[in-house]
Amino acid sequence: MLSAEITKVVSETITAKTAHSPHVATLEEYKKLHASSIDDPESFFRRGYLNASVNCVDRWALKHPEQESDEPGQHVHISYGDMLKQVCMLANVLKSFGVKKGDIVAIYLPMVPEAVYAMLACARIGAIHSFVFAGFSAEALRDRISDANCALVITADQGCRGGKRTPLKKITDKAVAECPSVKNVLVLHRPYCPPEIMYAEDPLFILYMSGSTGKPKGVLHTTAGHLLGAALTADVGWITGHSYTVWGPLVIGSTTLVFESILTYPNPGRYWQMVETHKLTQFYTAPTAIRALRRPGDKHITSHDLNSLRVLGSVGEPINPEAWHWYNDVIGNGKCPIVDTYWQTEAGSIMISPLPGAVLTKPGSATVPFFGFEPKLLDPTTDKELEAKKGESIEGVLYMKTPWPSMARTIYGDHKRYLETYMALYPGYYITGDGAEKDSDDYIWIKGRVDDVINVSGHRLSTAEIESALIAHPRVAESTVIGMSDDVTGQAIFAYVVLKDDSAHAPVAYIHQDDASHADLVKKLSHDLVIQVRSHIGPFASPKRVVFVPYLPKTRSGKIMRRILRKIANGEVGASSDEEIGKLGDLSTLADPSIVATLIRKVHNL
Ligand code: 6R9
Repeated sequence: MLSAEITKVVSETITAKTAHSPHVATLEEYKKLHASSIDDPESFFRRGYLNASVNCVDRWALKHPEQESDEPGQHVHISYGDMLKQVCMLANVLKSFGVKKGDIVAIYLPMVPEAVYAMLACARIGAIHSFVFAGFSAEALRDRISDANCALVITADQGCRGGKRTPLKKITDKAVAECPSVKNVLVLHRPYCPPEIMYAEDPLFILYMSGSTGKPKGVLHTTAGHLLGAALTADVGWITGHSYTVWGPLVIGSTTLVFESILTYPNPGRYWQMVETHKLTQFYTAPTAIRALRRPGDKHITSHDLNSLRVLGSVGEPINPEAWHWYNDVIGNGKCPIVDTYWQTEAGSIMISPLPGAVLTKPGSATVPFFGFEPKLLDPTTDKELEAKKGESIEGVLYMKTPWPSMARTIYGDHKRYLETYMALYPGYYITGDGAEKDSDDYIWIKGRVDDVINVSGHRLSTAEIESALIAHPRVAESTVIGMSDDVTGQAIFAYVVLKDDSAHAPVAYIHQDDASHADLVKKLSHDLVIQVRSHIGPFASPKRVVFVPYLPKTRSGKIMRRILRKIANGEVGASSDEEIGKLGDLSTLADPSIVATLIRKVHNL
């Protein structure tokens, strides 16, 4: 009875269609729908009482109990019926430990089915989950547990990624030893667990921000808003993390694939082998992964049948046109729309993106605002809203004018910080922190974080633009540019460059041998790259220094940690001693900390 009531409310609120034919067929239709989402958001996005686990599991377990949620690795297939049992079991265990509505549970699990059950079990009883990546250290876990005062942690004995094992239980023990709030150990029970009725605005989860400096920032999302945001978009295949691996696909009753390993294990064909084996239709990844997959050449792709693919998504940073074309031509075979989705942890769901079938794409542009989003560009010097004259483009700081259902409601335990970070700079607007250009067709091009803009002799240069120019060189796999202080020009461009592993170009290996006899080769390639940027953008954008590195420092979610690159290039960290590395600040989100010493050595010629 209870679940039927809840199901009814939400199935009226959320309408989702399959991706077989575009759910919005033309640009005109999109424009009309988008305008109504801005003019009358109350009726476009209705609210009600619900339970996220009922919407994501019970609804489909009643309708098609045998439909599968597909788990790779050992290819475990999980039906919605099975999932309901597992979720209820775990929910009851949590309850037996005294976890109740509004409590926060830390989940420290790898990408295994239990991670999904745990998120849903929390949602079922109205507890808020705080998912901590299984790659985080004991210290990072401890900080996140204490910030949220969690009474219970769900973990596993060990995680397994790319053949490496991580002793998660041991790490948890270490973290928990310093967390007096944590009281409980888990035991599983079997019976059905009745769902808690949740108000639309009740919290669903908090998620600590990636790559943040200082105290972790727990972004808090609510039940109905998050589900609605995820459901509206999930049918075109944007399936990542919370929104697009769990909530989005499950709330519309589709199949999701949870992948435990890494993209290059045991070889760089791993993703394509999974596409073939599981006949995946939607594939969503980040430009950093696209560039990494392009790096070893196309031989790992052509041996797999990728015909099942219908939509290819990209998220996380601007996609360089070069990587865009490769994704489109080699992976999509020219048949799959490339859906570049711009959004943020705080947004909860996609903010700017083409609707495949309705909106034509331009490589490198995230295109047009999603329903409920009203982007505005403000002049960073005057804080005035920029208005484009017909046929002209404008560039400024990207703000959102209208609030949207899935937006974060607070930073856990620090509402003042939430208001100051996002709402205070320009009252009445939400600041994204990104710079953007709106072209004469009203398409939006994200230029990167405003803090990353480089100012050379008064020219404000976007890092994304210079990086795209560098990656257009046939030898370059990936690059990151940052500003280094310069007596003459204020800032100068410093480029970190990763080269492709291409056997036709053996010198890559030599370059990394740091052998003085190859200095000429390095010099020549650096010179070529400077010319490349000059010809693509202009002389003022020429890198002053080019340093070749084996790879870049990235977070677990693939974000390049520019802070590290900036500090090393600016000489703030001059040696690879522990004390010097300490100056780089919190490195807990870094995927592979050993890169730091390599970078210091390369930049300072040690
Ligand atoms: C979803 C996610 C948010 C920041 C965001 C922006 C960058 C994300 C992008 C993009 C250009 C895209 N970003 N998607 N830039 N084009 N399609 O990545 O969340 O980890 O919070 O990062 O990522 O700079 O402000 P999060």
